[in-house]
Amino acid sequence: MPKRIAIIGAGPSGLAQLRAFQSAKQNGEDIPEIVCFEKQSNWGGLWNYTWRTGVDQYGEPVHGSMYRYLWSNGPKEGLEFADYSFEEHFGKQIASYPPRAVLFDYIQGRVEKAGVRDWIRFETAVRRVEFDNGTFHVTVKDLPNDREYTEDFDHVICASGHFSTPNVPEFPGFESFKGRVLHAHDFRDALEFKDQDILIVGTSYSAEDIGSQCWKYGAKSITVSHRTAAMGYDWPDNWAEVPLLTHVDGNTAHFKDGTSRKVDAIILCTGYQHHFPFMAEDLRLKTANRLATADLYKGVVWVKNPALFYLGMQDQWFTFNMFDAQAWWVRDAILGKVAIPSRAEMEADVADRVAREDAGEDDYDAIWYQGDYIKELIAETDYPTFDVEGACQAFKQWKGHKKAGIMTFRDNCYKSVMTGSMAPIHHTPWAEALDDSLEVYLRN
Ligand code: FAD
Ligand code: NA7
Repeated sequence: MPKRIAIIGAGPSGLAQLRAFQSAKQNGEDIPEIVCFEKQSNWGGLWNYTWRTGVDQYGEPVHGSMYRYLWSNGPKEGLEFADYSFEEHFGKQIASYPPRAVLFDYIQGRVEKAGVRDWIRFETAVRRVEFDNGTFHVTVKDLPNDREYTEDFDHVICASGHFSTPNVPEFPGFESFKGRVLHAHDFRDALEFKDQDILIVGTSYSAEDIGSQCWKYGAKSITVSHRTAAMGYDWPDNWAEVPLLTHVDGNTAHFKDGTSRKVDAIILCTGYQHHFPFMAEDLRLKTANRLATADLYKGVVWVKNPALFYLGMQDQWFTFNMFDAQAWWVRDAILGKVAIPSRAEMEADVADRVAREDAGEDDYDAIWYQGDYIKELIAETDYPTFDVEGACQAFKQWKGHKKAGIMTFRDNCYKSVMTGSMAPIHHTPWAEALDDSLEVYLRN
């Protein structure tokens, strides 16, 4: 009997896993039977935009956290697939910060070419994963047919993402606030906040990007409240950074330094939880959002049961090509081409990764740390090797461009580390480009 492998999720990580197995098959290798369960009706994970918030048509929590007008927050040169370049997909080099629809098209292009759609059971939500006697019992719900069933697998690869279940703190006075309070997960369209004074809590990517979107689409003012430190960019005049929110009173938000201001809406950009309600307790990953995740050997093998793998669970500088590096490695672990050591050795590996991450001093150390991790994994498989150092350098330039102009950094371009060609400068500066459609973006 061939092995059976369950993959949970058909976002960029799950799709990387499908492509990894398909590439082995294409090279004449025997591969296991693969079943990928995806609760949405299409692939692409977060990149598959939905207007829905709250629950979907089946009462399932909506996975999507992306919003209209989202453009890549880092240069595409840092995430390009080593086996499928932007030039191969679009037939030309494109500018460096593609909008969501363009990146969705690119992600989709590779898996359409690989022909793996039949391996995915769409609109099928994983409800429960349990393990006994060397076998995983995976219970899923076929959502359209309202039917639950259980199948057995030799391995489970969890690629369900970790930027979907919001972390939602409460501040005193929220219950009587006169405007809207929402989490970034439920933000869909900056035009909703046109002409409004908005308060954002949080200082990471969501805060920066949702605030920038609201500015671009006409918010009256943006106030960003920080718990640890201000972002410190050279913001536009109608943008202020303030200490942590203490409470709201009517429409007035009060901050730790005693200042206050009237706001119309509050957007909590306070991050996400690693949330795996379907995993049995002994299989469930519990980790902070960091580069060295808890309990994952090589960042992917569940140390307490090495038949179980998690993909893409790290905090992310690198994304798509890191998921690829992980997926190729997991494939080869399952095919017996790379060895998984004893539990003690795996735990020592995790401790070493944590210590090395903790020793880093700044974002640059973090970027190179994750770059080294990718190099380590791809050295052990046949994933096409690429200039990871060049990608780290693109991230370094990107950070410099953000410091130089937070509303203009997306107007820069970088060199592909896969093909060596330079991206063109986009035809319209980001701040003036209100139409983010694929057709308009590609009109270079
Ligand atoms: P996801 O994309 O989250 O996909 C997980 C999949 O698993 C989903 O399709 C989901 O439906 C499915 N799933 C979940 N639970 C179940 C279940 N129980 N049963 C069946 N299926 C399930 N990265 C970048 O590189 N550039 C960016 O500009 C960028 N912008 C971002 C903006 C936002 C707002 C967010 C939230 C993230 C952004 N990211 C960005 C990071 C993003 O995490 C990755 O790009 C990528 O989507 C992660 O892929 P994934 O497959 O690991 O997870
Ligand atoms: P992140 O990167 O996890 O950041 C979460 C932010 O929320 C961070 O600034 C935290 O502040 C802040 N936070 C968390 N809890 C609180 C409370 N209770 N009070 C105040 N502030 C809080 O999440 P993002 O959504 O920005 O980014 C996730 C992904 O989405 C990312 O990969 C992007 O590509 C898009 P801290 O600094 O810890 O004080």
